[in-house]
Amino acid sequence: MSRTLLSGNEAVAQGAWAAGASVGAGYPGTPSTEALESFARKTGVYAEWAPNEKVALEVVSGASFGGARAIATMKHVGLNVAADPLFTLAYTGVGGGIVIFVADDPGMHSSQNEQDSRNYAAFARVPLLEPSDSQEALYFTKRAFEISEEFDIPVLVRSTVRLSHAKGLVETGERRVPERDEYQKDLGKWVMMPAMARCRRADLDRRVADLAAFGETTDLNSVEIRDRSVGIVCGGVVYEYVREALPEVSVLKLGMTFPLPPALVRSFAEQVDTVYTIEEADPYLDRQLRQLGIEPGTLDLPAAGELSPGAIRRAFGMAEPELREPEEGLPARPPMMCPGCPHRPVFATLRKLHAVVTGDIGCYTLGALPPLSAMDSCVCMGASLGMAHGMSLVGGAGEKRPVVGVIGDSTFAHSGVTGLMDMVYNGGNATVVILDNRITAMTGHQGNPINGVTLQNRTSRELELEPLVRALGVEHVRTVDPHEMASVEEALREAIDFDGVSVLITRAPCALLVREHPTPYAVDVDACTACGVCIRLGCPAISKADLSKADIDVSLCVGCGQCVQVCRYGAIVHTGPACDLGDV
Ligand SMILES: Cc1ncc(C[n+]2csc(CCOP(=O)(O)OP(=O)(O)O)c2C)c(N)n1
Repeated sequence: MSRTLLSGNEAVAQGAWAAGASVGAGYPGTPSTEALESFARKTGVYAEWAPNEKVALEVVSGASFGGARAIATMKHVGLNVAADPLFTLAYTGVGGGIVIFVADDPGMHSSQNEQDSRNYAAFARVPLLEPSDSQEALYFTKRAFEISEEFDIPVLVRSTVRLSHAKGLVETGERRVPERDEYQKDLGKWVMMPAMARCRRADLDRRVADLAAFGETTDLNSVEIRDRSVGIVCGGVVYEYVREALPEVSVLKLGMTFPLPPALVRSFAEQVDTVYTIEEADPYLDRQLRQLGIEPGTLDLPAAGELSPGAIRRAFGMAEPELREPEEGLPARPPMMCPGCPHRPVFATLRKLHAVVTGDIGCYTLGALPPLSAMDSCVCMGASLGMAHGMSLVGGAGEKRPVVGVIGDSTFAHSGVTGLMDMVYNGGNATVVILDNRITAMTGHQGNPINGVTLQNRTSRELELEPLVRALGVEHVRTVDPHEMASVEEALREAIDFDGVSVLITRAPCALLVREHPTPYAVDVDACTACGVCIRLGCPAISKADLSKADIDVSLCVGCGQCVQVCRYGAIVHTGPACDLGDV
């Protein structure tokens, strides 16, 4: 048995591998991404990025029905996309074990909402395991496969950002691939038409009752009796916070938070004077305890965002060192598109054209922030296109302003295609820009169907956007290099003027994919009039120098030349060859 330092995500991958999972599928999303990336690097497994989470779970289901153990990975909002197969998989049950790893983001460090995936377990009636450290992430994932097969049900393993990204020492162990039962035809189990689904629905209740009985004795749940005046019910990473903040209190540590073991919870509540639940995001455990007739005490804990040991101590009236406020006058450092980002000229042009931009999720969402300020909405992946259609239907942007839906390449493959199909099918009249930067950039440069790069570098093919878009029925399709700003403007005007659905594809690789850069630029201070046009591109390499003239940081400039194109005074010039330091 060897010990190694693993993040929670890596430990989940290790657990799936050790359990003999042979298939993994997912869609990237912080904080879950490294789980599948790590699984993909293991021997004897097949792993793939699917275009979206629904497809990923369906791939995993097929592998399971075919007898193999398989894991699907996603972030919390991805579970919304995969919810359709999830709910019915609870009815069918599994062939080989199915584990769905979902990573939540309380505090929304990199997400558009804070939804608490624990609710999905209760909603879909599938067991939910919540490890609290990396060692448990490995062990619980292994156990999740066993539970899945023993109780004939998919199992959710939930983590949160702290567990996913923090590292801990883990005993890893060997891989054991269980014997595989081949697929057996069984309409009553695999084909969920109403008559069969009704039977499986009743059977699901039986399986959940069996799981609750299992929860009474499983080692996944544990009772730690210490001081009996206070008893805390908690799970996941919150257990670590509770132990750190209140080492003396009694704890019911729930590793399986759906279904709850009623007798265990009641007996714990009876052994302590006051029982409290401590949890992040939703009062999920609180509600479950109340359903069991237990009235937890109230604590003044934040209703939203992440918890911390400090917040827990404060809720128990313990003195906590005051958090130091940041010093006044520190410059704000909002996230920005990288120098040389091909998305920037598109947003600078959309701003110039006063377009109302229904946006989407990716690096390009930064186009909403000043100084570009050229995106008007961001709701969920793929929403840009349906929203552009809806807004143009009601003339919501007014007569003079065009409506433009803007979407990244990975997001278009994820859930944009159907939005565009809808627009064409229903005779819409909006403009769509597909920002094809040849990568899923925001989540750390994963491959996607558009660039044809697969997770395990299998031979694949690029998906050609132009024929796809034409096949959907779009008559006006144009492709431009976004670094050529005049072409972007001309093509955008043309697309906007087109009567019907028009698509503009802007294609240039993400700035971080470009390895060789031209020489950086500098500002000729004598020519610069301090007009500020280059500053409004929002390039991190450009700032204001004395007298508000522009200044370019050569260590950041990648020589993309976007700023050169907007400067009307020829004040942005090449720095010339690197200086020769001679024999120093
Ligand atoms: C349903 C869902 N799954 C995953 C994510 C995480 N996520 C946000 S944007 C994005 C992809 C962005 O790629 P792309 O559209 O190509 O834009 P880029 O970042 O390359 O500009 C992903 C995977 C999410 N927000 N929602």
